[in-house]
Amino acid sequence: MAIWFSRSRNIGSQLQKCMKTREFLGSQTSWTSSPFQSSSSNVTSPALFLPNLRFNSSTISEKQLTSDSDDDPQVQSLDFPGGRVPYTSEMKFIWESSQNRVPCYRVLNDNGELIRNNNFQQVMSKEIAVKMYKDMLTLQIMDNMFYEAQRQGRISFYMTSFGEEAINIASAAALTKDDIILPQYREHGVLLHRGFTLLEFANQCLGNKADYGKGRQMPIHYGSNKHNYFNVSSPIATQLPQAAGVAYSLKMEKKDACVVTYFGDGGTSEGDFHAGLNFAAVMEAPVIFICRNNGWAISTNISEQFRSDGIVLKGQAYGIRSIRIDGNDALAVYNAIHAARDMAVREQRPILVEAMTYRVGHHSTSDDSTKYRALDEIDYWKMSRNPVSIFKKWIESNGWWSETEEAELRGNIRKEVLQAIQVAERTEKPPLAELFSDVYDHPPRNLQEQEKQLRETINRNPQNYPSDVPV
Ligand SMILES: Cc1ncc(C[n+]2csc(CCOP(=O)(O)OP(=O)(O)O)c2C)c(N)n1
Ligand SMILES: [Mg+2]
Repeated sequence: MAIWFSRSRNIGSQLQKCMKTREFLGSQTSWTSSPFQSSSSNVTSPALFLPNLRFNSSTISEKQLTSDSDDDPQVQSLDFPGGRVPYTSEMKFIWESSQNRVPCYRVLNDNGELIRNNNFQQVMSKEIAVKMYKDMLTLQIMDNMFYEAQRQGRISFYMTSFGEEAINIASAAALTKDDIILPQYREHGVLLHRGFTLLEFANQCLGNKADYGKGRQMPIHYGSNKHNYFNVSSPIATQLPQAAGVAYSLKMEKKDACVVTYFGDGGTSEGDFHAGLNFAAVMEAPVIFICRNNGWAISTNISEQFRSDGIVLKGQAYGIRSIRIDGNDALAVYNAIHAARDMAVREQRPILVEAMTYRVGHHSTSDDSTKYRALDEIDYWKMSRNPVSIFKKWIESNGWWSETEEAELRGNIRKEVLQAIQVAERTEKPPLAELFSDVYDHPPRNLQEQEKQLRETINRNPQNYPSDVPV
């Protein structure tokens, strides 16, 4: 008991420190306007469980002055570190799922028309909408041509964003360029929208000397300091706790920006997903977690990935405001990310967005998805739920786009992609010495020996090594 009290005092003083830090940071978090306050039926008030309202509970001496009656609200709740918890005499387990699934926010139907009874307010200008459409189309064509280039043996590996163009481009359009991106690997559309050129993409995929990674990484591992886009890294979900940390640094520096991190449904099975969300929630870090729930993690269907109603519910478990959206409706993605960014930056808090979509392409060029999923399923998403076609219909109905512009744009993009691949192919590879540079100021002896051995081996067996790498 004594240990319990002394621990609870320690936690109390930690919380007090936390309160002071919040004041110091000028957090504008306001629970009076919380959307959860009135909707939650099991919980009387956030004050009962939120650490930042911990000190609304009574002191022990105050309690002694009040009646001991069972009707007394003070007695009906447990004064616990972190806030009061209501008592109940009803033994009731929280059900593993609710009867109704969390609804999915959308604005456009599959014909690109505004859905009836929606309270959509047009925030998107013609200029933004047309740029978004052009970028979605560029992403689709670029993916097609790079994929083909891999099939021809010109690139060693590739991953497409087919079916996820709206999440990529519409989320990017709703952010500012100061917002920092920590991607998984299927979000190169965000980089494209920020101005990374087709030649820069091709240089990375070809691993030539113009590649910022100096050819050391697999294709599609893009990164750009200029565009505030962290490098893709292969191990799934490592970007999530990092995103919480980067966001916390923005908070410390009082920057008018947030972090946006992307991940797949498969990524949520990693411990890093849970660590990242919890860290961000506790530290009140301005980060938007965007989950692209595309139904599959390579050949693992979501039914084998989790038993919850998707990912959106997990946000509330960590104390994070969350929304589920139609990831194939570019307008819905844009609106939701726009609002999420505003809350993340203004209220200094994390937000979780679950975007429902579908990976129309194979996982990568090393995969054949027809081996584990039905062709009908792929076709349905490719044809009826195609995010590029849905958005195109909407901009056409506004009079912002025509078939003539479409034909001209398609022709131009194809030419530009082809040219980018050809120029990148002709560009020299980085010299062999670059394989050993940039980690140490002075390479240690073992690295020097490895470089020497590699050079000797190449000299002995030149036929086994690429002739276009300067030795
Ligand atoms: C830690 C880790 N485990 C396994 C892998 C192998 N792997 C690469 S992609 C992938 C599936 C990820 O699926 P998801 O997060 O849903 O993204 P999607 O490919 O659907 O966009 C797996 C298991 C990895 N790269 N890192
Ligand atoms: Mg997936």
